[in-house]
Parts: sequence; structure tokens; C-alpha cells
Amino acid sequence: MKQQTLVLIKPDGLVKSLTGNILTRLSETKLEIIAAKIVKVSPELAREHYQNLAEQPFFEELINYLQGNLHARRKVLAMVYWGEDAITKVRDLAGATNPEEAEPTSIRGAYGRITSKGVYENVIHASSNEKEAEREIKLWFEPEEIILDVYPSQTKTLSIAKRVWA
Ligand code: IDP
Ligand code: MG
Repeated sequence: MKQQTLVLIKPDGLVKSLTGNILTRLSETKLEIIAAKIVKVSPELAREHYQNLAEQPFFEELINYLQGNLHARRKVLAMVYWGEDAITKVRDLAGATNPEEAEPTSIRGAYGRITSKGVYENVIHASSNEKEAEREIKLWFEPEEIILDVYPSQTKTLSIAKRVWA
């Protein structure tokens, strides 16, 4: 089944110059990138993204981590990958959540670490199921930023202030 999944290269991945390596690993899957952008992560976006972990003791540190506050590199690379079994393929390549338990050959096993404060800095995020992928992709991307119509959208006439080139 063709699926789409959200992939984030987290701030530690960017700081460690791992973008090229991670994209090369992901290209082994033969999935297609159908959206990509660099995002400066607001506290609101970070909290919304990890809303299901709000009760965890590491939540505040995790929100800091995703924003890049631990790495002085306040951005992430957000992408949507699309193709056959995209969710499982990317999750398998990413490896287990805990980088010390992840397969050494997986992305997290190779590049992740646990900080002294206990956050799993595991360099990549990947949606774990279709429901989560839909919620996350709609959170990070607008319909026109994705080159396939992966979810239904509508055209609305809005009156909003928008920054444009001067
Ligand atoms: P996932 O990223 O493998 O889907 P989740 O349980 O969704 O794992 O957790 C989101 C992120 O929160 C992880 O990628 C990791 O950075 C961090 N995290 C999860 N569990 C722990 C933990 O027990 N200690 C510290 N950080 C954790
Ligand atoms: Mg998760």
C-alpha cells in the first residue's frame, strides 16, 4: 500500500552534519520525497508535535531538543516520504527509539546518543502509523507544499496578512 510519512532530521542531525548520510540511507528505500523544507520550530509546534508525550517526565527537555535549544541550531529539516509501505520502511531504517537499543546499523543506532539529562537524541523522527502520519503531515505542511494530493483539501478564500517579498 502506498503511504506517506513525516520525516524530521532533528537539530542534532543537522549539527552533526548528518543530513547527507541520512538522506542517502533513506534513498535505499526507493521512496520519493514529495515535500521538504527547513523549519524554525516554535514552542507551540514542538508541543503540538509531541502532544501525546506531554505527561512524560522528559517532555520539557524533549520540547527544548526539538526546537534546537540544546544545539544552538534552531531548525529541523522536515520532509514527506511517499511510496510502498513508507511508514515501516522508514521506521525500520531509523531504528529503535532508544539509540542504545537500536540496531548499530540503523540511523539511530549509528548516530544517536543519550544526553546526561536523559533525552534520547536520536537524530531523526519518523511517523509510526498512518493516523500519526496524517496528523503530523497536516501539522508541518500545507497542501500546496506537497506535490501529491495525499489528503483531501479544499480551496478557501481567506483574508489574512501574509509576508511577501518587498
Ligand atoms: P519515536 O520517536 O521512536 O516514535 P516516541 O515514543 O514517539 O519515539 O518519542 C518521541 C521522542 O521522544 C523520541 O524520538 C526521543 O527523542 C524522545 N524519547 C522517547 N522516549 C524517551 C525516554 O524514555 N527518555 C528520553 N527521551 C525519550
Ligand atoms: Mg513517535
